[in-house]
Amino acid sequence: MFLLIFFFLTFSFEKNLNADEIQFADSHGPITVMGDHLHKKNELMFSLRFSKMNMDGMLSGNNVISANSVMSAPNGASDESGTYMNAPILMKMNMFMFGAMYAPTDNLTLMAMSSFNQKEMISQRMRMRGGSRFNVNSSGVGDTRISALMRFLENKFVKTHFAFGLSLPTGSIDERDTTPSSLNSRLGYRMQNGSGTFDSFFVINNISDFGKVKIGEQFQIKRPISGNNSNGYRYGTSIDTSIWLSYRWKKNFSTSLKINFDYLGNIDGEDDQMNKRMSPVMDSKNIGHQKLNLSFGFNYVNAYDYFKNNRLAFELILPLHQRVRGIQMADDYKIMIGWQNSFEGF
Ligand SMILES: [Cu+2]
Repeated sequence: MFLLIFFFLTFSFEKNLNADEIQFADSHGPITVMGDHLHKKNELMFSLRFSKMNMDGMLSGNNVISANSVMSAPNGASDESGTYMNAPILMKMNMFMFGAMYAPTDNLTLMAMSSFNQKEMISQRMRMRGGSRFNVNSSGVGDTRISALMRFLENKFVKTHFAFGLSLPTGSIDERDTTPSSLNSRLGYRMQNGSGTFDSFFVINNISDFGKVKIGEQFQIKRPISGNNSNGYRYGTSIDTSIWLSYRWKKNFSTSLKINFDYLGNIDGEDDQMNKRMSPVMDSKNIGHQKLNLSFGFNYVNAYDYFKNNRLAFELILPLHQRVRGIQMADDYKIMIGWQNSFEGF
C-alpha cells in the first residue's frame, strides 16, 4: 500500500491534465463511506482501502472501568453472579478492503467489496492466576458485500440514490488460538472474521451540492436474513448513519468533517464453544452498542498525465461518545487510507 502511494507520488509530476479532464475531489464522499457515489454508464472503478483500528481499555455501559474491576466485581458474567477470569487490555485490527464498481447504465451501479483482516487482542489474567498478559491472533478473509445502487434523483443541487445489498458469509466464525485455558480455543466474537449469516442491507444516500461546499448524508440498515449461523447465533440489526460536510480547496483536493452514529442491536443465541466465564469478549451479553464518531478526512485526485485521475483519500475517526451493552472494549481511534481508480469505455 505505502509502496503504491510512493510510486503514485513519485511518478506523477509530469504533465498536467486539462482542467476539464480532472475529476472533482469531492465527487466522492469521505473514504469510510461506502457506496456514496454512482458511476456513468460503462465506467469501472477499483478501490483498495487499508484501515487500522485500536481499541483500548474497558467500558461498562458508558463508564470506563479498570481491568481489575472486570475480574473482581460481580459483573453479571453469564449468570449475573460470577466474575470474569481475564480482561482484554488492547485490541488492534488491520483491514485491507478490495472493491469494484461497474455501471451498466447511468442509473444503476453494481458494487462488490471484500476484505482481509488481521486482529490481535492482548488480555490480562486475574490476580489469582498471576495477573500476566497473553495475546491471541486471528486473520483471514472477511464477509463479502454485493449491492445495486440506483439513482433516485439528480439535478444541479441534489443527488439521491438508494442501494439494496447482500452480505455473504465468506468470513470465518471459527477462529482459534492458544489461551491459558486451552491450546486451541475458539476466540471471542470480535476476533472472528465474519457474521456467519447472510445479511441484507438498505442504503439511502443524499448529496446537497453548494459548489465548493457539499453536504452528504447516508443512512444504512443491515440485518441477518438466514437465521442463526452454524455456531448458533446471529447478530442484531445494525444502523450506520453519517452526515458530512466537505470543502473543495482546489479542483482536485477537498477536506471533510463527518459525524457518524453507529448502532448494533442485541445478539440472538450464542456460540456455546466460548466459555463466558473466561472473558467479557466471549459473553454474548456483551454485544450491542451505540457510538457517535467524529472524522476528519481529505480526498485528492491526481491531476497529472501519469496515473491520471487516481484518487488518494484519508480519514481519521475518533469516538465522541460510546455506550455499550454490558462490558466491552472501548474504541480508541481508527484511520483509513484509500486508493481508487476508474476506467471508462467498458
Ligand atoms: Cu466508485
